[in-house]
Amino acid sequence: MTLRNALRIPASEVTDEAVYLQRRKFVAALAVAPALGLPGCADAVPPPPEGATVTEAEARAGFKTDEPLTRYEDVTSYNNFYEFGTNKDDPSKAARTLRTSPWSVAVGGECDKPGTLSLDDLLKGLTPEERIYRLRCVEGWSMVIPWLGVPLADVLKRFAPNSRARYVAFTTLADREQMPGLRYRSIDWPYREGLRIDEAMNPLTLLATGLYGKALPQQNGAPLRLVVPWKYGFKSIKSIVAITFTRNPPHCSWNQLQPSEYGFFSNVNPDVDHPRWSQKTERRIAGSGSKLFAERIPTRLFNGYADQVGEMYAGMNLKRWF
Ligand SMILES: Nc1nc2c(c(=O)[nH]1)N[C@H]1C(S)=C(S)[C@@H](COP(=O)(O)O)O[C@H]1N2
Ligand SMILES: [Mo]
Repeated sequence: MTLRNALRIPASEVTDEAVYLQRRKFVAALAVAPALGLPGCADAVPPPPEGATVTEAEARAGFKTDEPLTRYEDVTSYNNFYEFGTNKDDPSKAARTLRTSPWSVAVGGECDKPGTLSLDDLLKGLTPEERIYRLRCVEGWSMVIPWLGVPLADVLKRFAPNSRARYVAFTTLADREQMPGLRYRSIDWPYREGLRIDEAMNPLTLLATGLYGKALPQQNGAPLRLVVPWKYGFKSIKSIVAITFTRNPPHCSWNQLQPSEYGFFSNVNPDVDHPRWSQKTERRIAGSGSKLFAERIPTRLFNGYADQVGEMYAGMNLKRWF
């Protein structure tokens, strides 16, 4: 039995992104005008306010939560990883073909020390820490996951970003031989995401290498994935092969597909509904047995991380810049 069946929720509630992709085939024929210039489009993103800081104590308070964890089996069998299919149980089956070693990451763009490094060299001298974060998918479900990883900032600093580096772009592997989902042109492969550089440098932003004290399973984005806990899950890009410092807002796969539904920031916000559903509440996949998905809980601004990240958006209209 799939988790979805176990949870007794209809496919329509948990595959909204997939449903969107199907619907898009029809809409694409009508959409002759490019989306450039629409509100939420990434070509004019507000810069960070000056002097925004998060104290060490504030940051630390966000590193752990004592909410019930999502079970390992659920974290690793209820996944979104479209390179391996759009059903929640596709990645756990199909991603076994993903070869995660050897693995290298190309880091470049606006920095003084670009380079292509093996995973070991990229992470050399950094000790993975445990971070227990909430993960809120834009589809309306959430999990609590104990990640292992290193602060993204510690890795980025090694490449000496220059003063023109205002954003950081991330790219997932796109290999048709290993990734059956690439046959479908749902996304303009490779999957890409991006952050403003202050967001990338925030102490909460993690480059994850594991979960539950073990190496990251392929379906969760092995061997290296981003975790940005105050943003909708699709910003947390998996199986990263390139990191690029840019002057301009980078290409973000979901924003590019439909800018009116998926903003560049995509900060979790209960007061900004998705055009096709409310974001006020979420179904928490945590606990055990029949309690799974039982309760809807209120969604919190910045997924409950306002103390850690709120200052980065001071003065910004969160309804316009969703
Ligand atoms: N490359 C890539 N990264 C991705 C996705 C994807 O389809 N491809 N899905 C995103 C979405 S929508 C979510 S909710 C999270 C899910 O992460 P998890 O499966 O580890 O819970 O991964 C994100 N990262
Ligand atoms: Mo998601």
